[in-house]
Amino acid sequence: MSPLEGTIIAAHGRQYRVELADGEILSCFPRGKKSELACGDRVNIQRSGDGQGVIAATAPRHSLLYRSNAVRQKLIAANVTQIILVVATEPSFSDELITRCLVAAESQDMRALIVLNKCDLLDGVAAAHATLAPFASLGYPILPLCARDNADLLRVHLGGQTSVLVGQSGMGKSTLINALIPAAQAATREISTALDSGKHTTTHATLYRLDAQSQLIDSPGLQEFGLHHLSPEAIEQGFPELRPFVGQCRFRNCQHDREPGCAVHAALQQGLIDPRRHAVFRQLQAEVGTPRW
Ligand SMILES: Nc1nc2c(ncn2[C@@H]2O[C@H](COP(=O)(O)OP(=O)(O)OP(=O)(O)O)[C@@H](O)[C@H]2O)c(=O)[nH]1
Ligand SMILES: [Mg+2]
Ligand SMILES: [Zn+2]
Repeated sequence: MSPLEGTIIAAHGRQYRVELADGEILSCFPRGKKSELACGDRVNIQRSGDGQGVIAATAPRHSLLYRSNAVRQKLIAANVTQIILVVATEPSFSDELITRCLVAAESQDMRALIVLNKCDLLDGVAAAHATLAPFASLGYPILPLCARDNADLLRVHLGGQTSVLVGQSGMGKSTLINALIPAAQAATREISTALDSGKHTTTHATLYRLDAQSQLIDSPGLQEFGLHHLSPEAIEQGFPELRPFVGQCRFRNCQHDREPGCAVHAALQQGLIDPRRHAVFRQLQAEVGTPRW
């Protein structure tokens, strides 16, 4: 029997929901012990029972979005073409997390878009835009909206893309999904304002189809985005504003901290590089090392 081709549309632990070309959905387990599969992966399935299958093979990926610390890695989504970072006027959000997600996106040549959600909560709008200003001046598009009222503003950015919504808990990722795809019925939950932090409502990634060419993936809220798997070169390349300077330093093995003749440091002093972005760059260097020449 020839294997069936499908796409992983939900990943919970070792169990995967796989959608076949005709729309049938099977509940599948991977054949081996290791399950290194993600939502968005294209797989070959062999039926193993009613509504069930075994994942026999995975097609090569165009991209893989994942995070890692020193000991573990966590796959987020595969074959994604666009990462949509969702932040909101409340609860407060981390600009460091945005930078880290953007470095991950740059390393996979993904498009990146920042959505500023909950713009109906007017009190937080100005502060949120101020936090986002360094990203705007780097050319990352920023789309202010309100998932409850005008989520449609996002639709024009989704055509022909496989997009993943990424961000901290409580920012409104699943609310956006439901607004764009009412049939999705993704769970959403009131944020805990006492803690000024969201509870984790979405527990695993799920892929939803917008039309024949466009998919949207919801993912669980995250607090941190480790990039231990990236090379020092990829970290450098992940900061577009550093690219004009990194080759210009006096020392070839410059760490771009305070060495004499460091072009990056000079640019920082002249206000050409955002100090908070530079600090994250230095922190990532501390995590993965500096390029070896
Ligand atoms: N005022 C306002 N509230 C919103 C808006 N969008 C979402 N919310 C609320 O924000 C809360 C969190 O929304 P969710 O969609 O569950 O957030 P999430 O990002 O999916 O959270 P996790 O699944 O935990 O990562 C819910 O109470 C939503 O109703 C908005 O545009 N305006
Ligand atoms: Mg959610
Ligand atoms: Zn330097």
